[in-house]
Amino acid sequence: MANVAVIGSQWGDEGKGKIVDWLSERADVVVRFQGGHNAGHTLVIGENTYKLSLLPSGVVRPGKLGIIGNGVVVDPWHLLQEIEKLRKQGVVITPDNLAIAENAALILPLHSQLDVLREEARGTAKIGTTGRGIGPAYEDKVARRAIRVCDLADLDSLPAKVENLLLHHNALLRGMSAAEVDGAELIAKLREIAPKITPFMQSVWQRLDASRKRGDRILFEGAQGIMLDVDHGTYPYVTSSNTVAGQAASGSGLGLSAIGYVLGITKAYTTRVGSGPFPSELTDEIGELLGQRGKEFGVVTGRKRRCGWFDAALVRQSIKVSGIHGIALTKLDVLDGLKELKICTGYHIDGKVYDHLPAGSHLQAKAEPVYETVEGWSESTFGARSWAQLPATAIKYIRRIEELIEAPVALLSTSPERDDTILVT
Ligand code: 2SA
Ligand code: MG
Repeated sequence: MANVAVIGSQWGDEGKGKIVDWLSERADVVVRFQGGHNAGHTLVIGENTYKLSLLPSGVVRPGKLGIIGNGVVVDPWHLLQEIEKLRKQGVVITPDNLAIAENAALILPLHSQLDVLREEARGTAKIGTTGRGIGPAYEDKVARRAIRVCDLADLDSLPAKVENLLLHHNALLRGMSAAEVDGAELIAKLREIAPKITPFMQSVWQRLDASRKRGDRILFEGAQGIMLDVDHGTYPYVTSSNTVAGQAASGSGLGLSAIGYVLGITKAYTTRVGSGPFPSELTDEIGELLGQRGKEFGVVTGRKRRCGWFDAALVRQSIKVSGIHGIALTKLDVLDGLKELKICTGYHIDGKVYDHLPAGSHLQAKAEPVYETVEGWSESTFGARSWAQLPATAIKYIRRIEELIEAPVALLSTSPERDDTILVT
């Protein structure tokens, strides 16, 4: 099996957790390469349910190595809490099965405070962030003033680094007549946490290189989705990292050549949490039904997700910008019993038809879906384990999706159960 990168092809919450788990059973190493604890994965293994947001899915399985790559922003306090919670569930987490990149940037308390304050200030124009400080932490990283994991191993230089960081932040806070960040307090907090984090700190690129030489199977676990990518997504209503497959290379320190297959996780309809354009959104009873049936509430924040028809134009765009080889189609059963289904194939914007979502937010906001209507099915597809168990109209729906998105369905997931997965060959 080639090394696989698993990427969300819509706005996140496509059901990556189950597929990643399914694949991680067959992998030796699982790598997170972007985002932070804004992600949310629920894993059901036997009798146990694990909720992960920062840790790579592999850590709950014995014998697998989990890696938090340099492209991730790490909230060290959250990390320790998550480790503690899993330990209570009997999961063993040690530096043998968890490695954190020494060059990953940290999320500090000031980042989540800023995230929340800014969202409040934006009022109705808010992005709908998770409030976890993701954006402000990436800003500091790109601005070259971040505190990184490796800085926790050099406590003597920490005061100078914190001072440099606060030079920026406190100037802004003063301007807003807001309380400044107390540098001494921040340093004390970091000193306290340092000995708990540094044992996991490693030169991750070297560890991955060694894995690669051994012939280990490496799984790259994406978070969020391509339409939330800071470059390719519905900017500014995006997250602050690159969510495309290319980030798996730069966010881990393993070159592009290590990735053999890019699997796009794709829901059979569309959801979005937070603000921003969503051309195929349904605000009627069908949208409500999809949300109820699909249990469309966020793992991290419990927020209700907006629901709509499958947007083939959007997924086709994701497939192109991320180099997706094939998709895993999830939650088809949520559409069971609907008489007819709509598929968005493009957009009407200012009297013009587009086959893609143009970059301008003024254009995206005006995008009206162009729909084609297909026949639904009355039978249940829930838990189907073979192609033969699917109604003919459901197969037709899948085939039409493949045509429109210009990529094959490689996997079909028909329930949250791991075994209810059809491998399409
Ligand atoms: P942020 O916090 O800066 O990354 O938010 C920016 C936008 O990115 C969206 N975003 C997400 N959308 C879907 N799922 C996400 N993760 C959790 C999950 C969501 C939850 O996987 O279940 O529990 O609410 C996620 N993370 C970020 C966010 O909604 C903003 O639109
Ligand atoms: Mg999720």
